[in-house]
Amino acid sequence: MMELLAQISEQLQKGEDETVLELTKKALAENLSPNDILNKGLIAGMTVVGEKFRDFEIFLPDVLLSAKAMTAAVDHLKPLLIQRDLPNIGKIVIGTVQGDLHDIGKNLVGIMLKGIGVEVIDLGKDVPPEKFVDTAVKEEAGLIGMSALLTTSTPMMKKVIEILHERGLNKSIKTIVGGAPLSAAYASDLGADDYASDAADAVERVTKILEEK
Ligand code: B1M
Repeated sequence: MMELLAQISEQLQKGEDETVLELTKKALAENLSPNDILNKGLIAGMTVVGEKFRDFEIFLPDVLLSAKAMTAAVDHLKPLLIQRDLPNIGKIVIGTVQGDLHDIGKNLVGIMLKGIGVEVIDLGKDVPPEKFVDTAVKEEAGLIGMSALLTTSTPMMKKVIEILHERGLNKSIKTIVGGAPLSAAYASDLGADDYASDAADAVERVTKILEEK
């Protein structure tokens, strides 16, 4: 069992999208849980990719191949991570902030939130600050979730929070942020209402915020 997860991680590191998808299907057929495949196979592999990229052992085209493999496998797991006929527990507008094209983590957060019955309005990546706010107002969503993977794009989160304050919306529309360069302390410096370290944490915190609304 563990060997299959290790193979998924290894093949993802090599950017072998078809093999990763095949192994994901095989793991499901062998009754491994979608969460284990995600965390111990795919995310574990992507973490190594990040380290190798940082250490100049691999380069951008390699990372792109791994990202492609990850996306294909996550797409396959998606229906299994989302239960049907759940009561709607509230609405969130999510997106990756302007200047940032990393969307794998944000997509996972979206899938997990849908999985517990949150209505997710996903604006995609490279989302201008005003768009977060305008959409939340239009859709009457009480929560904005922002993702950033680049240190240089995190100030865009602050921009969104500033717009909420300028328009007097910061009490009615809460914010939650996440992504590798963030921490609870940094999120608080940016003025965000909350921070989530991973998708499971996001599920817990978003549920709490929406329950309090
Ligand atoms: Co880029 N990249 N990348 N990259 N990339 C990182 C982020 C980097 C850390 C790699 C490194 O150097 N080690 C580095 C950033 C350094 C920094 O700023 N500190 C980096 C760089 C430098 C770049 C470029 C600038 C490279 C270049 O062009 N020279 C470039 C920037 C492009 C841009 O955005 N403008 C770039 C490009 C790319 C690709 C396009 C090739 C690809 C992205 C493909 C895609 O997303 N569709 C890519 C990838 C894949 C990565 C790494 C390797 C993996 C990211 C990932 O998908 N992780 C990444 C290294 C790393 O993070 N270890 C790296 C898996 C994912 C499940 O985790 O996204 O962290 P993550 O999401 C988690 C949590 O963070 C959290 O929950 C998720 C699930 O558990 N979370 C939230 C995320 N958002 C949340 C929101 C929430 C709550 C929780 O609430 C709303």
